[in-house]
Amino acid sequence: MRKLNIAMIGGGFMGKAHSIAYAGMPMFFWPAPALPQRKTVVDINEEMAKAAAERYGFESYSTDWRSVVEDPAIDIIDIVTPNDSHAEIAIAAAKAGKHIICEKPLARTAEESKRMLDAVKEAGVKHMVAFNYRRTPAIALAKKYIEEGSIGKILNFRGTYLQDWSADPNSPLSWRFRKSVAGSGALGDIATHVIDMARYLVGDISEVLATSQTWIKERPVQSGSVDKLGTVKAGSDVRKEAVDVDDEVSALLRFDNGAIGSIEATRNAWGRNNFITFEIHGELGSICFNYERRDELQVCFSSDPEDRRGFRTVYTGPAHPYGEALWPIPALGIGYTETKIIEAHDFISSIVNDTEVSPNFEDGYRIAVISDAILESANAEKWVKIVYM
Ligand code: SOE
Repeated sequence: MRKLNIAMIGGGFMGKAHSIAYAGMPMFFWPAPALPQRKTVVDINEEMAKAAAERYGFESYSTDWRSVVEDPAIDIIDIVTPNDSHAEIAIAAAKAGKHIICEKPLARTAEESKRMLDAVKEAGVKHMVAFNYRRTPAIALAKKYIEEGSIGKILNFRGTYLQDWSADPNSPLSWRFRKSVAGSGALGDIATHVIDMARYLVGDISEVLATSQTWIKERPVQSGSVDKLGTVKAGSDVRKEAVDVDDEVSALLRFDNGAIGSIEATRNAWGRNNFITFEIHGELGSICFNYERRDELQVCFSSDPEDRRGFRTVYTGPAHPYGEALWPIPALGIGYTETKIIEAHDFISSIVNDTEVSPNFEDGYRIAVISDAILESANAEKWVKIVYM
């Protein structure tokens, strides 16, 4: 069986998710399209690079991503670093002829994302941006129902992504609160997942009207480089610095196909953890999803007899997208790991079969244009049209 050598740049929280995906992919998808080999992991901190190699099962480690990107033994560069380094690493990797999977958002701005897209197109390599949630079987099932026409023409998409890990003012100021590193706040970090779902399920977005807010204007500076996502609070005596990104964003949407909708995202919603939801209304029915109950898809079809019409729950299992590869009975439990395993499978399949995979850098770039338009709209307090270069 063909083997593909992976170099993973970054060894933090997302590195864990990607490493499990490479290890687990052939256990679910057999025969695997190819066997991913965890070759080299890179972190600028040598101690962390060494620990990541031991913990995540990489053969070697390095502190120098440039030499790893040039290594002829490497087939795939996997970028799991903070957003400000995505463009530089991806462009160098494309020039070196490597296939690239990059964590979301693709970059800090549409301009950076466009340079990445141009580089992968010119190099002719495969590329993917890791908006993993659309690979939740229930979301792929929603897509299937929509494509089959089960809910008819789509009228409305209402999506949310609500978390609470930054609601406490003592949740420290990590790179996610610095515009120079992250590009934006809740918008780039989590609203982009919902924008990806909206585009995947409904179609491309033509116009946005947005508002955004920074609730906690300064935060204690984080000690150490590891982002613990608010689980470790800083003391009140720690030096504070200004937050220059959004805590919360809301936007009205118009789609190319005439549908309308909205998205909301915040990391300051007490009690919400990974509350990714959408409700889609069509002329013939409705679909409703909540990631906190991710084995379930709620559906209501207008064709159901009137005396029993209403939302019912479909539990995803072997009869549904990716189901044969996953678990043998519905509701055994689909998790974050499964979405990453499916993502790794689909990316590696696209390399082996020379096919396109989605979401790719084109999608990542388009989402970045929509994100920039949301920020522009929030500043200008008016509708902004989406224009791709
Ligand atoms: C933090 O908000 C975060 O880790 C996001 O960056 C991820 O994309 C999301 O999947 C989980 O939450």
